[in-house]
Amino acid sequence: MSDEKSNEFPELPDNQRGLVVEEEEPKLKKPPLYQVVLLNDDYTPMDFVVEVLELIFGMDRQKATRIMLEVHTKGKGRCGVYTYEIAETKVAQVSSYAQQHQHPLMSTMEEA
Ligand code: TYC
Repeated sequence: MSDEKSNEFPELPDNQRGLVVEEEEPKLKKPPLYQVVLLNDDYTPMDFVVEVLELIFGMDRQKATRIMLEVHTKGKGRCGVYTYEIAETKVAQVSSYAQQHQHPLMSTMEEA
């Protein structure tokens, strides 16, 4: 017989006829993630920080207030986790918005 799939169990698919079929490794790796970390300073008003967390990080008032107080008491706090480009954009937005309002508020990004 010339059909190469022929054997005693022609009705079975390859992986059930004694052939080893290995799963391929996924070709795409998950992108690394970065956390945006807000830094404390002595001058930026608390309500401005809450506004930034609402505006740039999409937090509701309650969460924004909690994160602002965490940064105020501990020195820094995580605002969110994003891909590289999004985290970079958030850091730039914080800096630009703070500068427009003459506040020294800063954030950084770290691999999550
Ligand atoms: N420490 C500031 C103050 O006492 C408030 C503040 C909170 C500033 C969080 C920055 O990321 C910050 N007015």
